[in-house]
Amino acid sequence: GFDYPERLNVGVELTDAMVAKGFGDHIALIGNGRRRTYKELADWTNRLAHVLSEDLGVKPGNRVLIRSANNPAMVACWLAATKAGAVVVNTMPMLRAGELGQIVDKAEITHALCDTRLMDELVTCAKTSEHLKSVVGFDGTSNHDAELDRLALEKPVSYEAVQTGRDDVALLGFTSGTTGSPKATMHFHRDLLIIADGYAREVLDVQPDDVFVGSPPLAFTFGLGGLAIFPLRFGAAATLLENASPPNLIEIIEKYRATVCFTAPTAYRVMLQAMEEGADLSSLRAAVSAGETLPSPVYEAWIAQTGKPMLDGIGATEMLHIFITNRFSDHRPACTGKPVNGYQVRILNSDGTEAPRGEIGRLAVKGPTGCRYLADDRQAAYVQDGWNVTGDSFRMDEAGYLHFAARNDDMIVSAGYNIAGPEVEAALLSHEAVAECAVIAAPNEARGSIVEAHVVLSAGHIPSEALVKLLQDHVKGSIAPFKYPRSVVFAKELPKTETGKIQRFRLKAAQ
Ligand code: 3SK
Repeated sequence: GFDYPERLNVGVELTDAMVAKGFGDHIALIGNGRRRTYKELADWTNRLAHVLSEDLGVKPGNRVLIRSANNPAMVACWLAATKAGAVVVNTMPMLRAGELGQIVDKAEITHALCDTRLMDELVTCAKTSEHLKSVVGFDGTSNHDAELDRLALEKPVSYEAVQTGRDDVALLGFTSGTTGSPKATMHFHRDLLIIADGYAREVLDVQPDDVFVGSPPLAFTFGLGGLAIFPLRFGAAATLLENASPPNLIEIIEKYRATVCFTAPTAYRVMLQAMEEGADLSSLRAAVSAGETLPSPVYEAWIAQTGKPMLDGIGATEMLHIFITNRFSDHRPACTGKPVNGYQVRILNSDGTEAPRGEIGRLAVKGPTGCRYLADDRQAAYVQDGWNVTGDSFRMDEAGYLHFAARNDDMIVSAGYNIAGPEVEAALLSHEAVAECAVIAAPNEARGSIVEAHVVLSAGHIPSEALVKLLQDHVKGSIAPFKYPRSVVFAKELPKTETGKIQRFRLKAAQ
C-alpha cells in the first residue's frame, strides 16, 4: 500500500521536498530555451503562490483554471496554485469560450491563470460567468513580462504552503467522451503521488538522470503524469514542448538525449521512419504508448529498430493514469499486459457478472486511484460495487494478460455478429498499403450495420477498386472473414484530437 502523512501537499512534494532531498542543483524543467533547476523551480513556485494567496485572494479549496500550452510556466502555475491549497483545472489551449464556459460553470472556477497569448477566449468566457472573478496573465515564454510574473518578482522565495490533507482534492481532470456534457474527475493530493510511486516506479524505474519528453497536453492527466509528476517525483528532468508535433519531438529527443517518451502510436510511426532516415533516437530507453491502440506492426518495428520494447498501456482520466501495462521484461504484441501493482481487473458481461476467461467483456478495475465525478449522476454507472467500469471492452487470456477489443462505442453489430472495430483496423494495418485507418459501423438495410474502413494509404499507393478488393481479401485472410470491411473509403487524413486519438465519432457523424 501507499503510506503518506496525513498532511500532504503535492506541490511541495515535487519542489521544496526535492530540494531538501538534495536535488536542488538538478535540472527540473527544460523549455522555451531555458533550463531550470529544482531550487529555481521551488523559488519560482513559492513566489507565484504568494501572489495567488496575497494579491489574488485564492483561498484553500478555490478552483483555479490554468490555460496554456505545455511549457515550464504552466507547470509552475499548477504547482504554485497547488501549494496555495487550490483545486486546479488545467485546460488545453485549443478550447474556445463556450467550452471554457462549461468547465468554469461545472467546476465553479473563481480564478484563472492564462498565458497572455491565449487571453481572448477566456476573457470572453469570463464576461458571462457568475463564478470567475479574476483572470491574470502569465508569460508562457518565461520572459516574466506579464502581470503575474511582475507581481511574483516582488515576493520572497520561501512560502508557507497550505497544509492540505492527503485526501483533499488537488486536481479536477475533465473528460468529455464522445457524447454528453463534460465530466470532472476529482483527484486527491495522494493520488498524484500514487501514480508516480506506483506505475512510474514499478514499470519505468525512473532515475534522476532521466529526461522526459512527450506530446500529451498537461491538461490531460496522461500528460500531467508523464511530463510533470513522474520526472519531478524522482529528481529527473521534464522537457516541455508547446508544439509537440512528431518532428519537434524528434528534434528535442536528439538535442537533450531524452530517455523516456510519452506519446501515441502515430508519433512513434513517424519516429520509426525518421530513424530509418538517420535520426538518432538511441537515448530513449522507454517509449510509452497510450491513448490509442498500439498496432502490432509499430510495436514489432520498434523492437527491430531499437532492440527495446514499446510499453503499451491503458489508463483513464477517471483512474488518473495508467493501470494496465506491458513491462520491459514482459511484453507482447497486440496485448496491453497486466495490471500495475495494486490494481485488480475483471471482465464483465453486460449483466455485471464476470465473463469466462477468453471472452470479451467490459473492463472493470479497482485500485488505489478511482473515479469520483464532481456532482454527476454518471458516478453510479461508472463505479459499481467498488469497481470502476470503464468504457473499454477487453479479453483476459488464460495467463492473465489483457487484450484490448474495442471502446464500447466501437463494437459493431453486423448481421448479429459482434465485431470489434480495432481488430479489423489491426488487420488492415498489417498490409503495407495502409498507413492509418479507422473502422466504424455504417448503417445498412440488410445487415443493420456493416464494417466501414476509412483508410489513409502509405506513400506510393493510390486508391483503386482493385486495392479495395486486395485489402478486403487481406482482412479475410487475417481474421474471421465475416469481419472484413464491406465498405472501404480512402482518406487523405483521419480526424484526431490534440492528444492524437482518432475521432471515430466524427467519421460517424459525417455519414
Ligand atoms: O489511456 C488513456 O487514454 C489514458 C487516460 C488518462 C490517463 C492516462 C492514460 C494512458
